[in-house]
Amino acid sequence: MSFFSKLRDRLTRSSSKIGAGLDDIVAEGGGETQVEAPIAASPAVAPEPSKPVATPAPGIVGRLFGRSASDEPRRELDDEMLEELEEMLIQADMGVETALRVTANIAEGRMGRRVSSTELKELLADEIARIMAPVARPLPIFPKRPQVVLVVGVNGSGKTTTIGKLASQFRAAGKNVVIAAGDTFRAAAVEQLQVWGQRAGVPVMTAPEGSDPASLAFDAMVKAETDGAELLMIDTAGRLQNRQDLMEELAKIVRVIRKKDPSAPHNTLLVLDATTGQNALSQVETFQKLADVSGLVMTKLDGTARGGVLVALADRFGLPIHAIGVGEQIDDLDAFDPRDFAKALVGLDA
Ligand SMILES: Nc1nc2c(ncn2[C@@H]2O[C@H](COP(=O)(O)OP(=O)(O)O)[C@@H](O)[C@H]2O)c(=O)[nH]1
Ligand SMILES: [Mg+2]
Repeated sequence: MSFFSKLRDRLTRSSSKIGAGLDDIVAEGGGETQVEAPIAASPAVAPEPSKPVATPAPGIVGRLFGRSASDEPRRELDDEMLEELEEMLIQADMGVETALRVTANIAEGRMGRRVSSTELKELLADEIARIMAPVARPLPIFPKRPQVVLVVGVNGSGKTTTIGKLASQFRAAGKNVVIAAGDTFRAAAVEQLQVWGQRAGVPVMTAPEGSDPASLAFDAMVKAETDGAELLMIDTAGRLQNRQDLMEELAKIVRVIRKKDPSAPHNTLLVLDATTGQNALSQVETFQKLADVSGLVMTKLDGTARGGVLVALADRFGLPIHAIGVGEQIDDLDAFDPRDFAKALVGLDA
């Protein structure tokens, strides 16, 4: 299955949220369809009782009766409709500022025009893709050996899993990778990484539970240098309950690896969980204070209605989005494609 199909399938809840939201907005405005009433009322295409009568009968009707996009219900774009659109986008976690701007852009030059839900979806997807395009950048690869990637984020955001997936993918691409299991507070995190490492054939440096992650990071630097590794990925703990401790811990890791390479870490990846919605915005702010965040990975876009937050993040911070996760398997992480994401989010097919 292509990554787009997966994204499209697994973003269903959020896409149906925005997609269905747009359908509803057009239908609520008394959007009329030009399909003849007898057809719309025929038993084969009778709308479900809960749906407004103006809701277009889906796909099959179009195919049966050669209905084209122009037959879709339409609604005149006016202030009321724009307000509904704004409200829906805010509900979809896109953030107030972003929702206002996107809506204004959609409205520009189109007031008073009758638009269909498909047209609205396409307009919205265009706006989203435009916001996302500048931040869609794969993890930059430097000629530095080892390139040190520090991975930060709150507990449960998906750091360890993301490291496992990235290590596997880089390994499969022929790169020599070392992992440092720097979350020494959770034995489970170490075991989890060891499983990923075994699967991928990547060495995982570990230290006893509760030991100093900075000294582990140093040992991992030595190991990576000795091995001639191209990439060293360092996992970290995400104990935000004690921000001061975490800040000191991250600062110490950075200090220690800089003894080996003053230019390290070359990337500081912040891993965010899409299911936390708007909270992801404050996590970026917090972690920008704790570490020199150079890029984002958004996990758990599968099965959440909160994928819109990625648009708000891109709009607000402009940090590169290196990858997105849509599941727990190795190939459920891929580079971020703004066009695919925008389409999946609004519920358009490829
Ligand atoms: N559905 C889904 N689950 C994920 C994804 N990424 C991570 N997880 C799960 O989220 C949970 C926490 O992940 P983990 O990597 O341990 O988070 P950490 O505490 O930041 O290291 C685990 O059960 C993972 O399998 C994703 O993209 N989709
Ligand atoms: Mg972890």
